[in-house]
Amino acid sequence: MKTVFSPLHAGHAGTMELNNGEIMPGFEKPSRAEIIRARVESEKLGPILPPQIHDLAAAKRVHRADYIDFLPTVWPAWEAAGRSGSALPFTWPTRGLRGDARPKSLDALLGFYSFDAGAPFVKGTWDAIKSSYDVALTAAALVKAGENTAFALCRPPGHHAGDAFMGGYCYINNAAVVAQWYLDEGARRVSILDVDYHHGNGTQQIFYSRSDVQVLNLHGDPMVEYPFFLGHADERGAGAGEGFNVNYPMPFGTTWEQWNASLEDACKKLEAYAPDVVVVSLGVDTFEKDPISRFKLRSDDYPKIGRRIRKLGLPTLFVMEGGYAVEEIGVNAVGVLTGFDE
Ligand code: 6XA
Ligand code: ZN
Repeated sequence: MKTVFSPLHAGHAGTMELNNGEIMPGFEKPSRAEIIRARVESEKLGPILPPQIHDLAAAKRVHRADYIDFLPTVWPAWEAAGRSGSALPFTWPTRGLRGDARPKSLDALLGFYSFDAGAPFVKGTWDAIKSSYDVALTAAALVKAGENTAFALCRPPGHHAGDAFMGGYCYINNAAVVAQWYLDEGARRVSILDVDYHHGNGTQQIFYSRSDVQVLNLHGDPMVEYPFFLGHADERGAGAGEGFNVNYPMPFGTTWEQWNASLEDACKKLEAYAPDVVVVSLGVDTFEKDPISRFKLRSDDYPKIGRRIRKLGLPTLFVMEGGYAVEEIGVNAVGVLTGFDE
């Protein structure tokens, strides 16, 4: 399996986050991607290729153009205002406020284009976002060109980013971008299988009214887990999309057996949908030692995920999402891939 990776992710670093009432170093940090890359090498998964540079047209197929155009302006405007640290919002247009009137000040725009304060900007953030997007599209093209699979080692991740909002470490929704790209390149149907611990609310939102992208999500129950405000089992899609969004919320403490039952059901629905290509939003924060998650998957469960996905017999693109137990992130993420590749 070929991996696509860009060192530019590393410029998105030194940020901080609010966790349990404390400002602390971000869990979403450069070592995550570096450790996965090192494991790809040591496991001899296959060649590691640099991304090709793309324009932003594919991003604007799933995100609003004004949102995408805003992202590269954030850090320069923040710096021009004489600020340092991380550019972050502190107010949002929630119920009872105007979400339609685009404001002018940077602080307001940051809130206008986000759902939480979990997507910080530093100097290198835009270049990292752009490189992550390029990585995803380059890997997608490998599968389109005939490889049965490829690994987009994306950082930052994407699945929380919606049509016009960032949040939860995510800015451009890489999985959504490549799903739409496959359709634009002639695919009739695409399935996105999101195995990250957190619900992929952005991916769900982008495709919610559509029947040409099936979105299957396995995640912590949003009644008690981030992102809290989407991801319930009764969200099945709307209009033409009715039935094409499937959520599997699971309780804290979920182990392989229960998680695998959801995966099995998702795979059955995926097989019935018969997509031309599968995009896997690959998060490994389901791991028992993940510092911000509450599932109990073990390292030897990850190859089983890869094997099951392989059994679908479909062209499959893996897109990296979350996972914060950095010591084991390489073993777990690459475990899925070697399981697929066996
Ligand atoms: C915010 C938690 C953000 C979770 C990000 C993630 N405290 N998403 O891993 O998949
Ligand atoms: Zn996650």
